[in-house]
Amino acid sequence: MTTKRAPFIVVEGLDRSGKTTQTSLLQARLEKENVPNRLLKFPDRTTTIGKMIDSYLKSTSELDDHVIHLLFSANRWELASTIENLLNEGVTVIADRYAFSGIAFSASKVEASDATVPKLPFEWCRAPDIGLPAPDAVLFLDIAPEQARLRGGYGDERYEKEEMQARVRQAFKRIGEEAEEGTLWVVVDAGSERDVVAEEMWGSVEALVQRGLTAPVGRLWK
Ligand code: Z5A
Repeated sequence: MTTKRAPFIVVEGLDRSGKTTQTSLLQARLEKENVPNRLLKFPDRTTTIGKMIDSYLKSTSELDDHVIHLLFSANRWELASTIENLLNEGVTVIADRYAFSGIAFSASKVEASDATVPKLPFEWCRAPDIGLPAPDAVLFLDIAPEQARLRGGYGDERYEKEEMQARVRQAFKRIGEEAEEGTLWVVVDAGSERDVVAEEMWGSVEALVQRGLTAPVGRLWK
């Protein structure tokens, strides 16, 4: 008999796109279906590295753009073996943000003197995450920054500015178009009602969750 493993599902999106709301609805759905699961959130602000990231995002500390990018990546590597072990034990893993956010946000930083010049090249941003456990499905919650702003407006964190969010949206679009074979990349209209979004997400991953996978956990961009 072939041993099966559980799927790794990543939920990505812009600020206020509903990731927190939808990852908990997806988790509730898995509970209802008696599917063992674990919900992770990146950045994981509880670790030593996560605390440095938290303080940077809240602008209580300053870090070089290269350094913060590498810290976000290190924060994922801290959990890489945990993710792989859970999947192999049959536990479906949901991640609220992952390496795609890492690239999209860092590659969207631009020079103050010229907003058309990126501070960090796209390929450089991708490099530290090469080899992380690869998700089997990425659900990208797409929403226009103007609509996201109506959900309470952008808060105080560093990247919560409309021009930045617009560049991030473009970067995510590119990442989705270049998604590897074997990764299901689903663009979900996050501007719809909560329940409609939740149903679309569940419909996209239900078969994966119910059937499981025989292929070993993949490696990102390898
Ligand atoms: N970042 C990075 O640079 N590099 C990396 O590698 C990683 C992250 C991993 C913090 O992320 C920052 O870190 C983030 C990217 C960067 N910067 N930005 N921007 P985070 O994930 O911790 O925080 P966040 O993106 O700011 O999440 P959020 O503000 O909590 O938004 P959300 O989780 O997507 O949305 P929500 O809390 O579920 O919903 C927002 C509001 O909308 C709330 O009032 C809901 O009740 C409402 N809502 C939700 N769904 C709906 C629908 N369908 N209709 C109407 N209203 C809704």
